Amino acid sequence: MTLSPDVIAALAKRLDEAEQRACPITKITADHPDMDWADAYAVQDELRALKEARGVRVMGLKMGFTSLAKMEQMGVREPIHGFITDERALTGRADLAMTGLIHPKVEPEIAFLTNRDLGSPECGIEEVLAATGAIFPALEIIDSRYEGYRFDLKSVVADNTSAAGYALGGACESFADIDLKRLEVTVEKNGELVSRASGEAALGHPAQSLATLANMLARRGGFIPAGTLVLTGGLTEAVAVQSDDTIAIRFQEIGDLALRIH
Ligand code: OOG
Ligand code: MG
Repeated sequence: MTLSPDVIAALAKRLDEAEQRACPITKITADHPDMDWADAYAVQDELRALKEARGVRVMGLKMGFTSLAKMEQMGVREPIHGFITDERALTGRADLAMTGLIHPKVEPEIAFLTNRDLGSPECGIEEVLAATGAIFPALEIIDSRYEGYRFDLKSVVADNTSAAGYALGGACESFADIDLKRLEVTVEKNGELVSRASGEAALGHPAQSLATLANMLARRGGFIPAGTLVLTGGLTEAVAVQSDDTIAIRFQEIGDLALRIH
């Protein structure tokens, strides 16, 4: 670690205020170029504590940058993780208010709900699937708290991986016969197809996303507890949205989601 506890607390407060005021800030590494990974996750942990202290509920975990499409869009190379909350926990057909958001984007994801702890550093796809009670068609709303939506990996980790909300479709409990690698998804914006992908875009298999998360948490002495909802990462590029847009996300076999922005 290179940052003192006081600096970490101040940075978390800065990010929290930027989010609450919907007012972007310069990326943290501009002022703290030596910030390391441990510092970045420590700021994220502090941000989580600040939110929980004012009554925000943590609903689960998320992986970011699991697909090439997302990595190339943002110019980064490695997966990262964050948490999701009840601040914008929507259902599969929902309205999203622009109020409180800076420059939101939406991305299609597959969500997993675990029913067993996942903590081994060697965790793999089979172990994840055996520990999954349900999967969901999902979308994530992301909204960087940084000016111009520009950041580097450590800054975006501190900013809880741009998390701003999510929507889940219906639970799918009988997924054993679904080939999650080949599961296709399309994204339409205002009735036009803007992108498509399949499940393998997420690290080769969406279950690998949880395996990688378990590995990353194990390195910090943590694990994915049973009963955790995990967003496995955007399968396509994220789509910028503004008032009056409509987004339709259609997953083969597991269901659709729709969002109206106002
Ligand atoms: C960072 C969040 C990445 C994903 O699914 O890849 C992410 C960002 O793109 O702002 O949530
Ligand atoms: Mg995401």
